[in-house]
Amino acid sequence: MISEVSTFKSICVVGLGYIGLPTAALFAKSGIQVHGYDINANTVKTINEGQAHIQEVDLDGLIQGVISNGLLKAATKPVSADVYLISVPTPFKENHKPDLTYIKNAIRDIAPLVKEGDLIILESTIPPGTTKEMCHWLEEKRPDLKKAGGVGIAYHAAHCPERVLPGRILIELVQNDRIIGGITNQCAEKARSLYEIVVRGECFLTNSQTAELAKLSENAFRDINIAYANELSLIASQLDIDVKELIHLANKHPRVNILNPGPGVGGHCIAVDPWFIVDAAPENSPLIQTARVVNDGMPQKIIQKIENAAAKFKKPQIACLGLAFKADIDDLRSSPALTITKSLASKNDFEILVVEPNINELPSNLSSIENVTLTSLKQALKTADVIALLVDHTPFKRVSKNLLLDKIIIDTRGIWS
Ligand code: SAJ
Repeated sequence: MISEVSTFKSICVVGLGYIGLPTAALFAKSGIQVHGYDINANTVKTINEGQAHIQEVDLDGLIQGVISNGLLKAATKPVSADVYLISVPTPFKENHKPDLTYIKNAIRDIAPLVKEGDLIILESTIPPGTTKEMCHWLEEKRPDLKKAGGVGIAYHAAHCPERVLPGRILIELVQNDRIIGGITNQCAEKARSLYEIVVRGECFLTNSQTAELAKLSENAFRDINIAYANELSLIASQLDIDVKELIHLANKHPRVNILNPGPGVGGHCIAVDPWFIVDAAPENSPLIQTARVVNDGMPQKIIQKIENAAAKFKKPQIACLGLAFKADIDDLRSSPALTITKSLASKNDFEILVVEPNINELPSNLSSIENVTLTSLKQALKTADVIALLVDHTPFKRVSKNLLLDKIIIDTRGIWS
């Protein structure tokens, strides 16, 4: 049996994306030798040049520091380490079925390197049961680990879900409480001794299944609450009531806190994770499923509203303000604003002026469409007939009301009401 708490001299972080890279950099800053492994050669090159390949507050300076002092090194191959921290994407496939290919590949890649006593941590968001399954995949490739006692004896494994918000990742990685779900108690204790090196929040220990479902429950909770706000916005619109005022007043109740309606839920977490619960318990998750349907239906409702508004012009110019999936970030993944803009552009009846202060060029699926131009906020406000506010970026919030007087406004975020 290996000792309960050991010192960690090295960590191999598998997957250097929005979570893996900041996590790798924080552990490196604490003095541990960190090896980052990513399959994308460009990502690895950028990091080794001392830069972050993603936009995140304060990340560039941190990466520059830990690359220049040699505590973080990136490569397109994993290396042997005391800890393997897996932080790879878990998207869904057809029919919203979880796609665990990246985790399987990560295990395939580290399997030859795992030594007795090592700790394997899954940070990726996963369906219930995946951490245990991961151990089976590893032991299939390494029967010697199984013979030596398997998980909890020969090696340790835990699920420690990330919970950080883009734009605040470096702060929240340190300050948020963590859930640590071990395959055994000893696995959880060992993972805790790792996180305590950098985390200032509290670490709560549990089993891996509970940790897996807890993470999914957090994001499903938010999805359901956003769906409620979105549904209210449709009801209010039908009844000619200002939804922003409605929510403001309802929230004066001491136990009510309705979220903000919008054009739908984007990103790679809240729009995906609830489906993992649905997949695990389809009969018992009607509320979670309905919330997904409500939120996924929002872009179409907004498209309809914009088209109705544009119908009174011959060849209307429509300004689409914002493409990102939420405010003040450059991330366009699964963005409802992008879906809406693409749909309007494809109709050819409109001239689309896109304003997105966080990007320098249009994504290829928009730049290939002739009637779409990336333009300045000033220009769009000057010439557009219809202004569709799709993302509540800070520069949009600062627009003077005078510039909007003779325009038709579809404000999906309620920032100008
Ligand atoms: N949104 C609304 N109305 C709101 C709040 C959000 O329409 O009142 C929309 C946003 O515009 C965006 C989407 O929802 O399109 C998701 O944005 P978000 O800020 O709610 O969440 P994410 O996806 O950036 O991060 C979430 C967080 N989870 C929770 O707040 C429960 C974060 O803590 C997780 O770490 C992250 O998912 C993740 O990686 O799982």
